[in-house]
Formats: sequence, structure tokens, C-alpha cells
Amino acid sequence: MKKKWWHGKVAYQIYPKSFLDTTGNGIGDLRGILQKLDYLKDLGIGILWLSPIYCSPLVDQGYDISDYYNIDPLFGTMDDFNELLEEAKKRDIAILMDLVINHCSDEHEWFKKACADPDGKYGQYFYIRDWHEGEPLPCNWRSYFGGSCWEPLPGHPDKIYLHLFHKRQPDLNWENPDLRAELYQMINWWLDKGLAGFRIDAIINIKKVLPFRDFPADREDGLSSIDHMLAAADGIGDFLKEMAENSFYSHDAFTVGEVFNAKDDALADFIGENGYFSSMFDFKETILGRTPLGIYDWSRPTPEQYKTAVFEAQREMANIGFYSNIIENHDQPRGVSHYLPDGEINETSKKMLGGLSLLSRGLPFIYQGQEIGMENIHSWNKSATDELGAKDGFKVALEAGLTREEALEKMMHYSRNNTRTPFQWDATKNAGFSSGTPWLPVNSDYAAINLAEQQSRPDSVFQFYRKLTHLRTASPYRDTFVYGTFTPYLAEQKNLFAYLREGEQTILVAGNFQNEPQTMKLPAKIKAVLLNNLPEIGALENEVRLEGYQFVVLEV
Ligand code: TEU
Repeated sequence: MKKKWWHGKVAYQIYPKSFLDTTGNGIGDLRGILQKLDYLKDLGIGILWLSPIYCSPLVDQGYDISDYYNIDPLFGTMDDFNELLEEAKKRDIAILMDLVINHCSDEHEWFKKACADPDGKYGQYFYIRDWHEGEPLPCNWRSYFGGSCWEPLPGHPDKIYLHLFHKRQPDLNWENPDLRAELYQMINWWLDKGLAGFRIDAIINIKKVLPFRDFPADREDGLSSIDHMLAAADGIGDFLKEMAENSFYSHDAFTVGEVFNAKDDALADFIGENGYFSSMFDFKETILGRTPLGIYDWSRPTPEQYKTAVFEAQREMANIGFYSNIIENHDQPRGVSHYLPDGEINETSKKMLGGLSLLSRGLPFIYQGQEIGMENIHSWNKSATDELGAKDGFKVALEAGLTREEALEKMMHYSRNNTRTPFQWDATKNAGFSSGTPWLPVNSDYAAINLAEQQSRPDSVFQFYRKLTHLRTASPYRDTFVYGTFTPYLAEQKNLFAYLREGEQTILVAGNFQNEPQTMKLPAKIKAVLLNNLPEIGALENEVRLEGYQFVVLEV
């Protein structure tokens, strides 16, 4: 495998709106990120992904871009951004922007021009169709945020346009070479500026089944999940290859795709040696327990299901490339609140979950706040359902017959706002995030869970994450963690999540994913204990006794 500059890094996702507010307007900003670069460096971070900071009406929190070439004044200026690139470079931190090119905002000038003249050049940048009241729609696809994916074109009662996400996020017509050329030009503009690469949003959606047609309805609304369409769509590779050849390859850019619905045999095309992307997120664990009926019907995975999904992803990518590993992002519940059983979420179990994820093969991404063990929102407030996904989920749940309380409880767990609450810097007002009123309330647990407290305590979750990143980036074991093989260990032993990383050394990584102790046979004698989330380890000649949620990293 050809070595790449990004292989040995640990990446970190910033959700700028909720990171650090330096102006007092309740919204995080670029100067806040600048202030914390040293903090991130100290944490061992080498790649930073910023969720969107482009100009946007923020209908979908920046995933609706109205100008790809400018920074939204809410977040700062282009000068701030240039300074961020420069300061990050000094610290050997690569910056990634979010590339949102399946759709733009309805406030983008392309869409405005398309509305002004649907038959002109910009009409071809979108999917616009003639339609008259009473006629069937071109297809019955359900938009991700609920309802039909067709909406009347503003100013044209006899025309409609396609939006797979919110109606204020019109889909871009990738079949049009002029549109594609315009996007590549924009991508190159950012890369020429010194950007290291991109996280690529919802990219699988760019290829539509054409001509539009219905798929089997999967809910009582008579609509069909986009998933059916994606499974039937062929030819996305031509677009992705063209994009890579026109922009990414020549810049040696790092790209990580948000790919939920890739076809089973497509992994090598996506992230293999000359793949479309450098990496893509492993969402095998993310989608566990989800059903097409809606959030109200979703259930949480057991530790065994979680382990099986990780092992499957590891097996699949082993000889192909590197997945990017996460336990959460800005669209998911907090990983500790989702994968650890209720009542068993504590610092020991949080360290175990983080350790299992960060030491797997692949590129680890830490989502802001994960390194201090931030949790889901604890008690309901407006913020839990005040986001597009949960808002629709709530409506669907009520339609399915759940009571208001039952529906709220479900949304509380899955609301995307769980991970979007402000970063908890310290125990002062608003967790030190803002001197004003935060755009989204701070999690009520901030007095107990905050960075300042954890920085001063050697056995904190934060200090444990530092040790994890150190093992991967700067220790004598670095190459084994980065390039070594991954082999499940005692996979059949219930609630034991263990694997071997083998390279120059042999390392056993093991977590006891339950409250009860259990014994684990050793493959060989322990040469060194590299990490342990408890003060001691019950080691005998051929086995170790692991306490509840104990996590150990052993050279054997
Ligand atoms: O998410 C894309 C996407 O497919 C999601 O709907 C995903 O299935 C779901 O969130 C999983 O819980 C991306 C962004 O990450 C998200 O924040 C945006 O809302 C969306 O694209 C539209 O740009």
C-alpha cells in the first residue's frame, strides 16, 4: 500500500456553530477555532474537518450553501479563514472543509436565476419539470426530511423542482457537464488556496435514476424512501472519477466521503488504490437498528451487534484501504449515550468505547466533545426536536400512533441536536462557550462534564484520549496501529470486544463490554501494558480478569 501523508493522523470534526463563540452572539466562530488550535494540537490532532462555514441561510445549519466562495459573516471573514489555514499549517494540522454539492441553497444565485428563467442556462443546473395540478408527480420519492421531494418552483405554478433533502435545498443536476465543470472549478479554487481536502456530503445522492420513476411505497404516505432509488441508480462512478481527476488527484487532497448506500462490491472503487476518495466513513454501526418506518421504530444495538458490525467493516476494508472510524458526528446521538447501555455510562465505559474505536485499523475521527465524554441531552427542551430530522421524525411518530411522550422520548435519543449542543469548556456560565445566549442550550450536565475539570485530573476521559492519540501518532507502536493488520480475537466470547493489531509488534486491544467481570485467555505472554482504563489488571499466567468495562492494550 502506497503511504500517504494522512495515514498516521488523528482527525477531529468541528461543528463551528457550537465550538467557541468569541463575539457573544451565541454562535461559534472562526476566531474561536483559532484560539483552540493549540488545544487541538495537544490532543494529538493532525486533520481538522469543519462542518460548513460558507454563506448560508442556515435552514439545514450550513448544509444549504448560498455562496461556495465566501465565509458566512456569522462565522467570520475570509481573512480569519486564511489565518486559520496559516496557523494550522504551523502546527502541522491539515484543514478540511465540508463539500456540499448534491444540492445548494434556494438562495444561491444559480437557483435564483433558474427561477427567473427556467428555460435558460441555470434551469439546467437543477431538476425542473412541467407539472399541472392534478397530474401525477414525476416520481414518488420521499425527501429525507419528510414529504414529497417535489416542490413548486417559486414564481412558476406550472413547474416543480427536485429536492432530496429540505425544500430549501434544491438538488443540483449532475447530468449537466456545465454544472460539473463549475463545481470542479470551485473545488480547485479552495485547494489552490491551501486547503488539504474535503469531507464530502451526501455524495451518493448525486446520481439519480432517470427518467424519474416510482419505487414501491414503504409507508402509508404512498412515498418511497430514497434508499430504493439509490439501490437502483447506476453510473455514479463516472461522476466521481471525473471529479477526482479534475481536482483531488492533482492536489494530493485528502477526501473522506459520506457514503451511506454504496453497493457491496464498490468499496475498492471508492477507497482503493486509485479510488474516488482517500477514505469514507464506516457507517455500519451507525445504521444498526434503523428501519425504513422512521425514527420512532429505531432501536439501539447491543454490544454484540456493535462488535459484529465493526468486525465486518474491518474485514471488508482490510486489503482495500482505510475506512474513517467514528462513534458519532453532528447527525447522530452521542456515541456514549447510544452504544453503552443505559445506567452503565461512566468514565470507565466511555474510555473503553473510545479506545476500541481509536485503535482499530482506519483513520480515527473524534467529534468535538467526544474527548471529554459529552452525552446526549438529558431532559427535554425545545432544542431536542428543533432540527429538521427530529422535527419530521416526531410528526411521523405521532402519525404512527405514538403518544406525544413516547414520540418525544424517541426524538430525544436520536435528535441531531444531541451532538450539536455547545462544547463544554468549563463550569462557568454557558460552559464557557459564549458570553451571550447560546443558539442551542448548553447540556445541563456541564458542571460535571467539562474540559477544564478534566484537564486538571490525570484519570479523566480527556487524558485517556490524549494517551490514545499518542499511541497512534507518536509512540514506538505508531506503525503497528496505523498499518498493522486487524484480527478479531475470541470473537465468540460474549461481550468481549477484542482484536489483535499486528505489525512490527503484536498488540492485543480488549474491552469487557459489560458490567460483570470476565476472564480472557491470552494469545501469548504479556510483554507490556500500554494502556489500562483501571488502576490495575488482574493478570495470571495465561489469562487476564477484566472488570466491568475494563479496557486494556497489551503488547504480547
Ligand atoms: O447527511 C446526509 C444524510 O444522508 C443524512 O440524512 C443521514 O442519512 C442521516 O443524517 C443519518 O442520521 C448530510 C449531513 O451530514 C447532514 O447534516 C445534512 O443535513 C445533509 O447531508 C444534507 O446536506
